[in-house]
Amino acid sequence: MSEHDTYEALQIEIKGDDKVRELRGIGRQYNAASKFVDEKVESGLHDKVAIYYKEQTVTYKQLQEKMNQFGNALRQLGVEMEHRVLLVCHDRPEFFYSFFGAIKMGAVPIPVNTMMAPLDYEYFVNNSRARAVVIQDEVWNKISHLRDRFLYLKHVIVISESATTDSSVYDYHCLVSGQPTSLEPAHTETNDEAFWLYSSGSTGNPKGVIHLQHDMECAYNSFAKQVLAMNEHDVTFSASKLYFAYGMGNGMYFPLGAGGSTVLLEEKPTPENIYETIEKYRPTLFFGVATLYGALIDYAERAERQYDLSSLRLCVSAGEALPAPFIRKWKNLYNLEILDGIGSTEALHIYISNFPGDIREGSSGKVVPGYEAKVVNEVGVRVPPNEIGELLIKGDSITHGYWGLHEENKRKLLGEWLSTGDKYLMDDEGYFWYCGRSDDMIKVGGIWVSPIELENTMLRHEAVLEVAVVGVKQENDLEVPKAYVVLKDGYTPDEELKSELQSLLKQELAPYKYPRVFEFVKELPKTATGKIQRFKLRIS
Ligand code: 3UK
Repeated sequence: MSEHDTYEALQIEIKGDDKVRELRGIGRQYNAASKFVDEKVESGLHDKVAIYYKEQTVTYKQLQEKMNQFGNALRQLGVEMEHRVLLVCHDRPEFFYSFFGAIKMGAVPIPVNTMMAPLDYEYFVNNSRARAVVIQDEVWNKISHLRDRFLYLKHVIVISESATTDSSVYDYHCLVSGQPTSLEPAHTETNDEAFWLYSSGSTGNPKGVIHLQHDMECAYNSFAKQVLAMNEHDVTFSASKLYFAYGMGNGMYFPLGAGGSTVLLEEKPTPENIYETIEKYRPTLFFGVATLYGALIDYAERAERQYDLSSLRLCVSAGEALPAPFIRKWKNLYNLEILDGIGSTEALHIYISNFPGDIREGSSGKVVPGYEAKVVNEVGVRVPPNEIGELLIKGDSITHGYWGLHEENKRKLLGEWLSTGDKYLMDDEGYFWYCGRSDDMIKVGGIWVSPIELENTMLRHEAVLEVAVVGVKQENDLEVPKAYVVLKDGYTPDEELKSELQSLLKQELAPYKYPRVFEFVKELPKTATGKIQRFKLRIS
């Protein structure tokens, strides 16, 4: 450990001249890992279970020790304050250890989706200039051939069930097992970078969204405390994964902030394993995306028995608009409320939400305490109630900015306000109603899909002349991507060609992105200048 990493070390150094004075440029220490883990242990939560994972439990004390061991391992490897560490980890305890372990020693963890295509990881590693990556073995096996292309990456730490035999990488468990279980937190301050998350853009590459040390505490104090009224008896279960901003709050820093517990499901969520997990671990709060509630309702309506959700006191939906009928059906099935709320990676968590006992079906609800929201016209002036405009928000958990995207930062961060890219109207009573995106992005099951990325991939097929992808609403009001394809002369629009296109997409892109609906058309609607008129396709 470097002697300059702690405030104490710095103080000792200047004691030589007798007077101990504050060092200039060194402010009050604030470390998010100490806030969410160390302070909980000190407050007496020692033996309380923090994490339920398969048949294991992890207590707060064990979490602290494992976090410290990971932080020490990074230091031993030469990782320093402000170095980035990419985290490609499923929902399992190692996510907590490496995320908070990195933050505690001053490094900046960047959790990313574990389902991406190899070239997406090349982008994440190089764009973030990560020094180290912590990665699930099956993902590493898919990208290890790209290692020479990872310009700044020094260390690969692989999480696997059996110790890896590859000497060019570290085995996570071997690396941490001998490390000391105590660790002095780095002297970070509230406005230091704590972690990043990547968010997809409509045209270009994913954007690194920078979050500061105090952002998690802000989001906790606003949504978790004042909307959900979380307390130490709460046990959360999030179907949305920890590497999404939504899941990270739900399943990690909310329960820790409350001194409660979390249930982790490592596998891809399905109605079957969701119901099974709820019945087995009896959580009090459940978090999902609208698409999943739809699937859970369908599944329950066809099931031979009733599921026991009596442990739950509240359910939350975010990521995409929640159709009103889902709220009623869920209430009929389980006598439970679903709170729809809108959040974003940039805001870190939910800033407008329905409240327990105060639900407006089909609306996103009211502003969450700690945030402000306004609906404005093209020149940034607030519009009267019931008029549609662009939603701007303000609050302390909002991102410090996008990594390296100077122009984007100027467009999105308007003084204290963040432009969300969403169209909204606020009614007379202060409820906000979602009216669509201002860009072409599509949300599928709460996850971004860029139409441009799908179009560019399909254009590589020899039969494709033109293609446009748009989000279309299904009968249940949820959006899915639909591809309108114009073929070159001499090609026949048949099932075979359709499945060829689908397999090209599945091969090249993360599997969740492929268009659910295809339509072969003779031509696409265009403006006089030749620009595709997507809005016409959305309504056809
Ligand atoms: C859309 C919604 C209608 C909207 C997120 C909760 O979804 C989250 O973050 P992302 O960065 O996407 C943000 C965008 O998704 N959206 C989210 N929730 C709703 N649209 N109704 C909703 N309830 O376009 C928003 O700008 O992936 C959600 C907490 C943290 C999050 N990051």
